[in-house]
Amino acid sequence: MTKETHKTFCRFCHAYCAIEVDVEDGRPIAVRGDTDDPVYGGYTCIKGRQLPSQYSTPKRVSKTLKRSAGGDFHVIDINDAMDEIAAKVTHLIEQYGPRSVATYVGSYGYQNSAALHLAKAWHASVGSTSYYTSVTIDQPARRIAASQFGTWDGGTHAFTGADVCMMVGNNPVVSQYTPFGGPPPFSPYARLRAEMKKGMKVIVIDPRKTEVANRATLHLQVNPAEDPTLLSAIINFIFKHDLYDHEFCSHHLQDLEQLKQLVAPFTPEYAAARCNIAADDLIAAAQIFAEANRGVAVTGTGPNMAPRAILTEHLVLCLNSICGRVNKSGERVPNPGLLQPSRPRRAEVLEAQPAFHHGPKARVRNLGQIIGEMPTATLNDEILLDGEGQIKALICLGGNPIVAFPDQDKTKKAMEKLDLLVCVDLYKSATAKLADYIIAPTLSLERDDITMLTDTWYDQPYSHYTRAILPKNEQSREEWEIYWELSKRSGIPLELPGGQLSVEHRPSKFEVLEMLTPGSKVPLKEIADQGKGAIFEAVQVTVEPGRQDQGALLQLMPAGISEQLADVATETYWQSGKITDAGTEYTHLLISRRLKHVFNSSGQQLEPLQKKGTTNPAYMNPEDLGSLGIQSGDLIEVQAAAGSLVGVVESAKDVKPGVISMAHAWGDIPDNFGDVRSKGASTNRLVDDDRTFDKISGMPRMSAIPVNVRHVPEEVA
Ligand SMILES: Nc1nc2c(c(=O)[nH]1)N[C@H]1C(S)=C(S)[C@@H](COP(=O)(O)OP(=O)(O)OC[C@H]3O[C@@H](n4cnc5c(=O)[nH]c(N)nc54)[C@H](O)[C@@H]3O)O[C@H]1N2
Ligand SMILES: Nc1nc2c(c(=O)[nH]1)N[C@H]1C(S)=C(S)[C@@H](COP(=O)(O)OP(=O)(O)OC[C@H]3O[C@@H](n4cnc5c(=O)[nH]c(N)nc54)[C@H](O)[C@@H]3O)O[C@H]1N2
Ligand code: SF4
Ligand SMILES: [Mo]
Repeated sequence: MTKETHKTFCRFCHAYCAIEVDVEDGRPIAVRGDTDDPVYGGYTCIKGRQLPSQYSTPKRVSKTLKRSAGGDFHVIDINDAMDEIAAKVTHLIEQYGPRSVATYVGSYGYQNSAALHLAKAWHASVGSTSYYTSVTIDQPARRIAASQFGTWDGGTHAFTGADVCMMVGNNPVVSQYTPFGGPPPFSPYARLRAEMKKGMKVIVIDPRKTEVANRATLHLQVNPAEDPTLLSAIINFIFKHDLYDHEFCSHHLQDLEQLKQLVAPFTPEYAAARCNIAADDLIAAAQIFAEANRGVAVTGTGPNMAPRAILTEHLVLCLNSICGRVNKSGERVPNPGLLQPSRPRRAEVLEAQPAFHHGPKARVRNLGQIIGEMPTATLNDEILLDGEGQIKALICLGGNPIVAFPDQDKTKKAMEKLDLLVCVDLYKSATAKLADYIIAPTLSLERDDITMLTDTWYDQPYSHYTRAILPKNEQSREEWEIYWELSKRSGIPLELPGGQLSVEHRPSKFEVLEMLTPGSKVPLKEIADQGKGAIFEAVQVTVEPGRQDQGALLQLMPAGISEQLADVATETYWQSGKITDAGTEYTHLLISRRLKHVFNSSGQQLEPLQKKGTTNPAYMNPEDLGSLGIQSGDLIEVQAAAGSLVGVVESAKDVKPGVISMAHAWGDIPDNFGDVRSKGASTNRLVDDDRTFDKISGMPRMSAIPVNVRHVPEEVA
């Protein structure tokens, strides 16, 4: 019997915790946090500690599968599968043009450090614009808002060392996710506690008293989808009480007076009544935020799934900027990113470059490319709509459209209509069950990776290159290899930032990663040679003075913002206390959330994690259950304008009355509902993508969904 311990990092989620894995006879048997790691310090979560069960579960797809005409899967050699897939792709491109072949990179595509880039390079090489990722059904509004606002080249304040942090619909203690300036995604609770001990004040804006709200200085339990109202009122208060950074505003902001005028109607009393909070709490939030010296407001998925996400994101940018929360000349950029080339960082604004309304158009809803990608909320229509440009084949890298995409029934129709669906998936997921091929992925411990996605998320210059610690399953492929295999078979090479990838010999992961990071501040080999995660202190970047007459201005009023703000100010629906959608009245708003023991639809399959629950409960306030005559644990039907689901209700005091808090990405294919108690249900049964969508991002209303609730007998599910 052999037993070894290896250092690596966990890729169950994007927190990339440094771990030690015990391997016995070639099988991982235990995971611990690596206490030596200078950033993670031994942190892990329940999901990461169950990594070994991913390798041992009989549910794992460990050989590549092909679906026969009868619908059954049989094992196929990976090379034969790739030959067949490549031939079909070539044929479709010849017959229907390159746009007929699409990629969707889901969350486990992101977890492989080369997948995204090689998929994109392949699409460029064949001229297919049908490239989609989960980002455009996640928080595209943040990227869109930033692109039309402009960027402070010195960066915004980091969390560590700040004296305030405002989180708008972000729950990093559970999600281990936070955008720049919020608690780092690794051991977020310890980080929060450490900074609060040093005096940081934390403000949380969330309809639920979340795990992070429980630890906050101040929690504003707002009504869902009212973030634009609340943020406008906070900004207005800051202007009215002269709490803003005049010096920064006068040099670097455009249209300050117009912003002042547009937020003027949002008094604390008006906003408090509309958001259903105390006006004093709103005032306290504005004062705490503006009177601090360092620290920013950040957003999470909550407001990004709700209507007017771009406006919310824009107002957060405005709030941070009027308070001058940027690294100024002479200050250190805490982490300039190690994998990118060096460049000077200056105390000036990089001009706004709106990342939309140029490039190829979608064939529906007058939408176009955003942040260089096609909007995922249009992918189903591009498959279903006949005619030129129709998508005939989809390669799905570690994603699960059936449970994650808006409009579940439409998604199922689309997946079934495809001539070719290839899923690279660890499980026979709801989507993979409909695939023509399920390719066994090379799992995280079997492959090299680097902390590429998180390179600029750390607030220190940290990086971790891990070698594979288990031998590769020869019948598997890494997500990026699919594209190299296609390139090799077609002879069309992939262009990467460091040059052309050979079609002759199979490159190693290290070679690929080197070609993705030419000119990195620290050579990849030096990072890899550490054998563990490390801080590269030598990488010190200080913000240089701005150049005379060179900087642009941050745009407080880009196109469309003034109209949207004026619209919000004139809305009256909230006065009646009634929620209507498509002419029908509703009683509740259903909001999104994350569950600690699973990562979207991943983890639901693993027995040790199933002990924490096998459904996505519909959490409701006990007051609401009382008035509806429903008991915790009952089955309920949740009915929205777009559709309905059956869920298991659970009483939760932390949820605001009138609100249902429910995680997405559960359940199975609609015809195969199964038992909701053992499989859950997708909240995307309540979402339609062609009615409530944002005109720029295409994102439909995926949180704050108007719904009615009724008790249903057990046999309905
Ligand atoms: N209503 C509503 N809808 C939402 C959201 C919401 O809040 N509300 N959130 C949105 C967001 S933020 C996102 S990111 C998307 C997520 O959308 P997706 O990324 O499409 O969904 P996931 O469930 O994360 O899919 C992950 C898939 O990867 C597979 N997998 C697990 N481990 C591995 C592995 O090691 N390798 C490979 N290749 N595959 C693996 C899993 O079996 C699963 O099928 O959903 C979005 N949809
Ligand atoms: N354990 C675990 N971790 C995960 C995931 C998971 O499924 N499980 N998913 C991963 C993914 S894909 C992502 S994108 C990140 C997301 O990370 P986060 O953005 O932190 O996601 P959530 O934990 O859902 O927090 C969103 C919060 O928004 C609140 N909210 C909902 N609607 C509104 C609204 O209209 N206004 C306001 N102000 N708040 C609102 C919800 O109550 C919730 O607390 O998490 C990632 N990490
Ligand atoms: S937070 Fe948990 S799942 Fe995510 S990387 Fe860390 S240990 Fe893994
Ligand atoms: Mo996400």
